[in-house]
This record gives sequence, structure tokens and C-alpha cells, in this order.
Amino acid sequence: MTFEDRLAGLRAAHEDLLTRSNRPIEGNGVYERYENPVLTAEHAPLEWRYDLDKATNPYLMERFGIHAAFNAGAMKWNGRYLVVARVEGADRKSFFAVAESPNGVDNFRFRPRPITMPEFGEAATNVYDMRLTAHEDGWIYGIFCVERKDHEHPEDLSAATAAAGVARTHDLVDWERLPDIESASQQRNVVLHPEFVDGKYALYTRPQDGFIDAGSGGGIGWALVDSMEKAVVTDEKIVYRRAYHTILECKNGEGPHPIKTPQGWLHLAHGVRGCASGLRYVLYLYMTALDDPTRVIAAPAGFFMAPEGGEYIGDVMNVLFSNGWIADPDGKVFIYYASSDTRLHVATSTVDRLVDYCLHTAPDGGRTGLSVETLNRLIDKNLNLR
Ligand code: M1P
Repeated sequence: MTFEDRLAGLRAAHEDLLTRSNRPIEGNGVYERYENPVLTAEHAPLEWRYDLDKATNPYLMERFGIHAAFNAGAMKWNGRYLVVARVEGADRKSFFAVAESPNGVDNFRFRPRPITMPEFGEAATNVYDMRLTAHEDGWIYGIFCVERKDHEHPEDLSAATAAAGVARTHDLVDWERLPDIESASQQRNVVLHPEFVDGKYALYTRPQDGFIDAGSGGGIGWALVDSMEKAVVTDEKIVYRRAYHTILECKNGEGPHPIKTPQGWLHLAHGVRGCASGLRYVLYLYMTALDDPTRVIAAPAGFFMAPEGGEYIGDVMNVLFSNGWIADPDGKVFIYYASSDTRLHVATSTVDRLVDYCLHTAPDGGRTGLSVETLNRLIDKNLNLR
């Protein structure tokens, strides 16, 4: 096959992938999954992966390996559905790239170039998992994890530190980097609440003792800061606490910023537990009061979404993770979730359905006897309908 024939084939296959339509799959009434992932490594433009010059790449080899496109922040932008994905190269470094779709469920296309994120302080070894917030101050903020080598343990090559990086933009093209959030502990999964609270910026935090272990960090935290230009976390209150023998025994973390509904703030988060096959990441929902986003008013038991079928398989198995969702003005919600740190999917629902799920799913009773009581109440109700 000639260079030209192979290139024509690559272009045709890529275009087929990008224009493939997606179909909802009948679900459990709460949401619909979709047949195909919305973004994969193969969605990356050919210009990112190949040297397309026959003179310097006569075999038309890949010159820059990309193996994953996942954990994406999301927002509606000029009528289009926009995600800022974590794209990971074969070299294990991830970076951010914007992809857009006309309908939110297919035809996602990366912009021609990834985001060139300005550095702050010591250059990051890795950046990932951006949460987007169009704040009422008029800026769009991206908060993301910044990983650097832990210089206190030079001999341990996996010792790292996690901090919350901050950048802001008006156009999702040019980003102004702000100082990392200062905090006594390491931080990952930090999310900016979209409204001022008591005149301050409000952050969902996730204090952690080490790079991996949440340790004494009790769960999803909350902190008010005076400024995003120099955000300093002093007082941190735990909003959603981890608990023994739940889906979030090891760790949890806020997903995207919550959606404001008439009944309260609707939150999407991830919970992590340990098992024989390693850590298992699932998604859960909860709600907090409109007048106090730190007061939990609904906490349905267990997971809202967990890996299914091919979602179990990937670079890091048994993981669902979400840091982006979009609520349309008509109430439709697009939940962008990634499976096994490899690819990005969408599930759709409505604000009404998600709120109904939160308000009418029993909370976790904490022990098996109470779960059976809950189940029996439901069975009694159904049998009495006959
Ligand atoms: O590998 C699973 C996830 O692990 C981390 O999440 P957490 O800090 O809650 O453990 C993140 O690295 C995330 O990107 C990843 O998907």
C-alpha cells in the first residue's frame, strides 16, 4: 500500500468515527446510557499522532502515542456541548483538550490543538480532571489536579504531591493561570461552586493525607475563600463524610459543580471502596439545601452508576469517574462519565428524574437488617397494589 493510500484510509476511518451517530440504550428509568463512547483516544486528530510528511515518515508511523481521552469537564458554549477532556499520551502525561459536539451525544470533534496551560511555580509533572465553573463573577474557571514529584522522598519514585491548580478564561482559548490553591493538606477533586456564598468563593475540597490515600481527610469538604487570585483554604468543613461498609469507604470526591434545582443543589460525586481486585470507583448523587449548600438533604443509598460490560476494562479497571455534566434549559441533563481511565461516555436524564431519584431512594441504613426492612416496605407496597 502506498503512503497516499494508507493516509487516505486513515482519514476516512477517522472521519467515520467522528461522524458516527449514537443511540440511547433503555435503562433503569433514572438515566439512559449510550451505545458508543463519545470520546476515545482514536478521536484525537491525525495531526497529533502522525508525522504526515512522506519525506520524514515514509512508513506513516504514529510518532506521538495517545492512549486515552477521559475525565472531562463540561459546559454549554455558544449553543454547543463542550468538554475539556483529560487526554493521556503513551508517555503517561495527560493534558487538556477541548472537544465540541452539536448535540451532546455524538459528533464530538477535538479542536486543532490541545490547551497550552501556563505553569504556576514548579512546572507540573502531570495535570488532569478539570472541573469547569462559569462563576457569577463573569469568569469561567478550570480547577484541576496538579501532580509534582514529592521532593521530600527523592528515593521513592512514586512519591508525588497533589494540589489544586486554577486557571480562568473568557473564551476557552486563552487561559490565565492563577496560583494553586493553598491548603494544609494535599488536595484533589477540588470544585468551584458557581455562586458566591456569604460574599466569598466556595470550594468543594477533598483533603487527603497522601497522594493516593485520603487517610484522615473525612470526605468531601467545603471551604470559603476571599479570592480566586490567591485562594487559601483555612477552615474546611466535611460535607459528605466517608463511612464504613459503603461505596465510599476509602475515598470520595465531588464531580462537577452541583446543578441548582428548585428542591436543592443536585450533586454528582464518586465513591471508592477497596476489594480483592483493587479499588472500585462508582458514581453517586446527593442533594444539599439551597440556603446552605453544606447541609445534605438527600443521600440515596449506594451507587447511581457503576461500571457495566466493557466499561470495566481499561487502563485502570473497575472505574467510573465524572467531572462534567450539562443541564439544558429544558431540564435535560448530559452526564459525561469516563470508564476505567480510558474513554468518555454520556448518559442522559432530566433534572426532574435525578431529583426524584435523590428524594425517593432510601438512604443507606448502615446495616443489612435495615436494607431488608427497606426492601420489605417496597414489596408490601407493590403487593398491596394487586
Ligand atoms: O484512577 C481512578 C481515578 O483516581 C483518581 O481519583 P481519586 O483522587 O478520587 O482517587 C484520579 O486520578 C482520577 O483521575 C482517576 O480517574
